[in-house]
Amino acid sequence: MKDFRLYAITGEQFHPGRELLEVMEEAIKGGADIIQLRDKTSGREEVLQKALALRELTRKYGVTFIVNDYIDIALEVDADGIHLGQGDLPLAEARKLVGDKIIGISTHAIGEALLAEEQGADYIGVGPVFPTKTKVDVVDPVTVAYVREVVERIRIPFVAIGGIKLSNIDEVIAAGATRICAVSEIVGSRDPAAICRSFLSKLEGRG
Ligand code: 3NM
Repeated sequence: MKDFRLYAITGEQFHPGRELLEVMEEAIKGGADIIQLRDKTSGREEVLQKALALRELTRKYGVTFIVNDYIDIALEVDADGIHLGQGDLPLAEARKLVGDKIIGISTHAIGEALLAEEQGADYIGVGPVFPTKTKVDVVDPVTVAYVREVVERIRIPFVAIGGIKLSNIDEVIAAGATRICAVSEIVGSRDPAAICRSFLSKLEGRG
């Protein structure tokens, strides 16, 4: 997969009154290089319409587009990949369906990370590093200790996630993360592009 640094996930509950496409376009303009559609509340048809619109937007900017959960929608809109959680379809099954598209897997412990790598995931999520209200029913924070463990033992790309803010990203970078993902800090901001630029300058050692 194309390398990336800043992974932005949709979270429409964080920008009431603002359009999904407008917010995500600002994130892209600020330098987000992967966009994931994550929608746990809408019906399938609505998710499909959002996926179509985000596919068009990400294609215009040459940014990678990932769909959470809905493999069928990812295929229908020709997304670049899918993201799955631990309770979702087994990786081998997903691989049969998506061929060489990107498959990302959420992991919360080193055993899950090693398994995802062995089974051919293209990247893993590593989190939640800090407390987050964005993902319900997620495990307790794994802290930067898990980030360090992944740095030592995993070779595929990983993205640190969960409660990451401009105020705490330094700790995540110090633990060895080179790619981060945020939801509320980016899309809940009045200026998503500025937040993305600040995240990137931190990741690139300029901030
Ligand atoms: N996955 P925020 S944490 C979508 O640990 C998601 O797998 C997580 O949102 C994981 O940046 C999370 O607002 C939510 O905390 C991240």
